[in-house]
Amino acid sequence: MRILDTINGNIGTDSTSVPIWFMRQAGRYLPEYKALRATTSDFISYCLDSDKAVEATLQPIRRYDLDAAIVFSDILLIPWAMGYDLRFEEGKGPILTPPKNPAEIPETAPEAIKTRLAPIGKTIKKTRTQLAKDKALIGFCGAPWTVSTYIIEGGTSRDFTKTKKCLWQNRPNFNHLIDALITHSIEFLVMQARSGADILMIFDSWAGIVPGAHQKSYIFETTARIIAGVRARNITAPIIAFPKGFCGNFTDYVQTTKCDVLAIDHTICPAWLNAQLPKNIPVQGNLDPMAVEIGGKTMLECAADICDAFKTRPHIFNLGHGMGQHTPPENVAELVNFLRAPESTRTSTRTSKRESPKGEK
Ligand code: 1CP
Repeated sequence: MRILDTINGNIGTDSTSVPIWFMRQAGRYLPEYKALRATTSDFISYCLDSDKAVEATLQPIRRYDLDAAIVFSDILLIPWAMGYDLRFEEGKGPILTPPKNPAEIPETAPEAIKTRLAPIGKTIKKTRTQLAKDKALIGFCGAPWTVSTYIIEGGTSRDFTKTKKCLWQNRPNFNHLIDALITHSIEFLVMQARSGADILMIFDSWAGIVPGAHQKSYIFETTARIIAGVRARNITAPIIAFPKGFCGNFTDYVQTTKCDVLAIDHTICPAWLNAQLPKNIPVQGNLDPMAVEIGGKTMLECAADICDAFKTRPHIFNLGHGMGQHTPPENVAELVNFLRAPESTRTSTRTSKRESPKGEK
């Protein structure tokens, strides 16, 4: 598998061997996804319907021949399996009934989590039989901090007031929730790997809002504990960690968490990161999803710059966050064709960006 070769340090002779996949590659920007999604109104039932989930997982691979599929599921399935009341509302996103006190977490045995999330294992098994051998299947979970924000806020938030209050004022309760999420995340990832996931990924989508004084405990240590827990169960699949919004010491983050691949968002300057991170650490990222929505030269130049910055290290091409809902699918096809074409063809797309403005020497 091209992506596993890269993670193992074989970076190939030219950039056409850079493996490619996209966060939220399955989603509403694809007409075939919208058609499939319309057959089940409830999003959780849809995720738990293995036949539909296999189809949603494979749709972007059929269309773009990407190097990895990501199992169709959601980071909020753990809170759902824990017994939180969760629903997804059109236009509003996820809505959870937040506990009055985060210490009042449903006491759910790891066995029960495994049983409730068994359909995801089934999706992975079935997808693996239909996916070409040279393509990887990625299983995932949300990082404890990120998942805790949805539980405590009751859904998506703008300011994360309740989560931060709980963190600063009610540490034992907050830690109780974080500990439970770590236990369940380990169980969920182990189950996904045992079902056939080749790679695991931990999404810390809201890492960027953790106050600096707490980053070590709630961004580094939490992910480190999950990875150690997964390894203690003899799972060797590489683990990608995505601390979105974090912009501190990435080397320390990788060394502390022991993740195999560092995924970065689009606010991180590739050249800056490349200069500070040891050369052997694989990086995944980090095209701005908006550049794909815009498409054309903007998208291609930005993609070429990212490949260029990471050309001497193992690099998996991806976006800096999920594919936007309004992305034209043909832009994604153009991007993949461009990345797979020999570099000499690529450079010919570059024009005005590096030219001096009129009159300047
Ligand atoms: O009805 C729909 O189609 C709803 C849209 C949708 C989709 C396509 C949701 C609801 N989840 C998903 C699938 C999903 N979610 C995948 C698999 C598909 C793929 O990547 O191709 C993955 C990996 C996720 C992960 C996920 N869910 C994250 C982490 C990545 C990220 O985007 O930061 C998060 C934060 C969620 C929560 C979530 N799920 C869905 C919504 C609307 C949200 C809230 C997002 C927010 O708070 O802004």
